[in-house]
Amino acid sequence: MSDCLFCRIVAKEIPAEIVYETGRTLAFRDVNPQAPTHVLVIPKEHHANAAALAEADEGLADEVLKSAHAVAAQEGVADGGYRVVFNTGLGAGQTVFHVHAHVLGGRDLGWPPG
Ligand code: D5M
Repeated sequence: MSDCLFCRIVAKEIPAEIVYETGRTLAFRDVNPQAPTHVLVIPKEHHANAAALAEADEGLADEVLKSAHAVAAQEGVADGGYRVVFNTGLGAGQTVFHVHAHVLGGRDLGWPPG
């Protein structure tokens, strides 16, 4: 059994509210939402962060990004504006070391981010 939380969600060992799926990606609602829409998009394959994913498999990085934008459209936040965020590394607040895009929308999003 993997000790990676998101690998365990992919394996259906831990429940998640899945909202979108492609052959190589999965999207599910964040357990601690920071906006009315807050979905995490991950590659099913384990990569620690966005940099590692981009280095290992450009095609998969592209599929994650496309899935993130498809989720925004499906959630109805594409027109109002939304944010796709990859926290990368401890200093940026990454807590789960399986790369994930946060898709945030449904409210005004301040800038700069905290
Ligand atoms: O974001 C990690 C995110 O993962 C954080 O927003 C909470 C979320 N999280 C943690 N556990 C779960 C489960 N089990 N389901 C859904 N969402 C979860 P980071 O950028 O690493 O700080």
